[in-house]
Amino acid sequence: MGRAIAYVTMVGDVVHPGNLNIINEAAKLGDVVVGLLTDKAIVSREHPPYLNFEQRMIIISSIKDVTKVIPQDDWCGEDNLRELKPKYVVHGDNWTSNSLSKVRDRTIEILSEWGGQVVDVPYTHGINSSVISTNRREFGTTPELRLQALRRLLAAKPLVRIMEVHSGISGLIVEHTEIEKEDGLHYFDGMWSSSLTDSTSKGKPDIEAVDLTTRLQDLTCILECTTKPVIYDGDTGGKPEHFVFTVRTLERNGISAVIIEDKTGLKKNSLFGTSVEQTLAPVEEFCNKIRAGKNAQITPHFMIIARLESLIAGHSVDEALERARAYIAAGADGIMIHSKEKSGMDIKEFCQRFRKEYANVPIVLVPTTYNQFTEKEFQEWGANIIIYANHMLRASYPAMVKVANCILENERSLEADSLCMPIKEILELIPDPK
Ligand code: SPV
Ligand code: MG
Repeated sequence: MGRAIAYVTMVGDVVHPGNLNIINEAAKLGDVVVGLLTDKAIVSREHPPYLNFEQRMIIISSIKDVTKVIPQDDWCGEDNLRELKPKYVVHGDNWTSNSLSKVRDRTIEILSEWGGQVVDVPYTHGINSSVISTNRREFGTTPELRLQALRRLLAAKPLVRIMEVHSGISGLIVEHTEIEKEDGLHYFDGMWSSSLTDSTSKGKPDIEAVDLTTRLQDLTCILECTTKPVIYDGDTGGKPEHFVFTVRTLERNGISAVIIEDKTGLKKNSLFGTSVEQTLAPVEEFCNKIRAGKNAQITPHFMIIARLESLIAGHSVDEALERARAYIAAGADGIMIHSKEKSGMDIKEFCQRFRKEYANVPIVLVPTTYNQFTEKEFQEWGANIIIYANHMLRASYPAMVKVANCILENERSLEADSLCMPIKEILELIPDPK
């Protein structure tokens, strides 16, 4: 009989002495098999890893005492455990008390089927992967890494959660806001550079009056203080001859995707619906723009997503589907379907019918008006990306108006203090570089 198997689950993105200690302890008990968490498994509870699976595999396989490394698709590794029937599962003892305790309980339950046992190795204090991972985000990113991040997320996550940004400070909020829930960390996966909020924050209407160069100035501030991927609202994309430059510029700056909408003439914000003139572009004309953009991009990573305005302009789901087919044939990497209909039923019908025809083409939704549905419900409809398209700016405006009124009312700012962040907090919000 061979040696017992000692099974260890690892992320493998940051390897520190605490991880090596667990492997050393496991090696005393048997042959160490590492279940290396896939990107999909990691993002179900934590931030995405910096290194991809293959890179992490190379690192972990090189560790002395590791006999074998196999992919692990969920946090418990149930399939691997049942197949290998290890005698031991070795883990840092922090999982007895942190959010992984349910995973530990489940592991014990599975191991009991063949008399295996969990071994909790005393936690190495003062070093911890999530702290290292948070610090690592402070190092920043590169345009190339950021550009690829959206496709990586789409491959790993059933639903990608995107939040609007219009300034460095809103970018910082989207970068850092996270909450711990029972099923792990919840955070925004990336950012939406919105034409509505970019225009509004500059005191302009959302009619393509703010040009790319101007929008890029604010976007550059956002890129400087964040690491997450960006989806750029490209409005109509302009003339195809101009769109090719937009694509190149965005790609060069590390933007992951542009969404262009199939409207023509003076563009008005979609949420006006048919209360203003909304003219759809001829299908072939829009397809030519998609083709021109796809030919212009340099890397295979950049995405051009076609936004269907059929429902906004009062047309049918059938019409939207017809256009979707043409845009995909022209090379679109994804489809955004938009509507201002409150019931959401038009969007649901589109998603379900589209999914039957295209199993893998990403669907993007912007549920501003039909926001009674949860992310989970949108996921069940077949959506892949949810964009909260204007909430950072809409949240800040009433807060600012309230303070302005309060100061006028009281002829001093004392009463407004409680409506504002403390001075100490704003001074410490953005620390000096180390
Ligand atoms: C934007 O955020 O600018 C959009 C989405 O295009 S919407 O305002 O809903 O049209
Ligand atoms: Mg817009």
